[in-house]
Amino acid sequence: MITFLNDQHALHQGKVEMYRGQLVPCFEVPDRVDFVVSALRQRALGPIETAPDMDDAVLRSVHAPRYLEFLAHAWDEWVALDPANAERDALPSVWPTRSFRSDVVPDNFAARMGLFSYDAGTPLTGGTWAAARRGAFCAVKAAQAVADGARSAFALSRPPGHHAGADFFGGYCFLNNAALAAQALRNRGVKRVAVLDIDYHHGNGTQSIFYDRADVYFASIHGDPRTEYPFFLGHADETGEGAGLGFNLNLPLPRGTGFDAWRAALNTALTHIAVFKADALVVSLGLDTFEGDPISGFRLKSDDYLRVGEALAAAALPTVFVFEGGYAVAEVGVNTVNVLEGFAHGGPEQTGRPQKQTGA
Ligand code: SP5
Ligand code: ZN
Repeated sequence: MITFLNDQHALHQGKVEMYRGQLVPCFEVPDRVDFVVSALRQRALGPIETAPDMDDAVLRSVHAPRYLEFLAHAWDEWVALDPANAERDALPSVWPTRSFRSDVVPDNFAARMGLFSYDAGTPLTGGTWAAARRGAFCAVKAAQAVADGARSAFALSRPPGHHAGADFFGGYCFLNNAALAAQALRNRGVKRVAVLDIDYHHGNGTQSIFYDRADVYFASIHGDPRTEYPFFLGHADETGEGAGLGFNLNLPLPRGTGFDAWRAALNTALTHIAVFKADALVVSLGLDTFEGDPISGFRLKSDDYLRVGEALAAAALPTVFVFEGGYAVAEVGVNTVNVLEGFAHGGPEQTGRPQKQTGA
């Protein structure tokens, strides 16, 4: 399997996130990707390439122009407020909740940080834009490789993406890599795309981006939002709206869920994806379902990830893997590569090209 590595990921290096009234060290650290790279090399999983630079227009296939404009210049504005800010992460502290307006973009920087975010756990740093942007290109490049006939490709990047919406950041995410990959497949003529999100946390950003669309099916297995982050989305009764009604599947599971019940949910999701007749699959690959994860509550073991990869291979779809969460840093490399290796061994090395849209 080919990996597209974001070689600029370490430019994004948050210092602190808000947790229970304190600023605590970030869980989402550069080491995460470095451990995955070593595991990929150790186990000779395939070539590792970097992504080419692309035009920002590709980001606008998913994200709002005013949000991208903000992200591109946010750090410079932050430092312009106070030169001492160069040593500090920027975190939002005020948000437009119900009854407030979000159509008027304020001049005030703190106000715009809040307008374009939903939590105080996601620091914006000097390298955030460069890292997130290059990571998005890895996801697009991986999708293009699959659209061009590769059985699978892996976008290995941080910051992660699945919590980011069309116009907001949060949950350590700024640009929605999985959504950009799904849209890139669509743009290359793949007719029906399924996104399967197996991160511990509900992929609220991805769901919201495709919620009213029938061409991209979204399925997610995650901690029940009644108790688990991101709390305000991810319930089982969210099934899509408008043209997208019936094209969204949430499978929330209680904190403490082990592999047997988790795997049953995976089979349910894959059955729905088969009924949808997906032509290609994007997997939001979070490894924070691991029993040793410091911020999550499922109980998957390292060997279970081999079985996950095999189950995904059995879907027999051209597949783009996109790296998301997973904070047991020392184990995240092995767990990630277990999924990819299970997938590689679980099916044929090449499938045909994904079905292209024909006609107008
Ligand atoms: C991509 C992804 O996995 N994002 C997850 C964002 C979770 N942010 C909230 C984390 C709350 C941290 N809780 C610390 C518990 C320490 N025992
Ligand atoms: Zn997560």
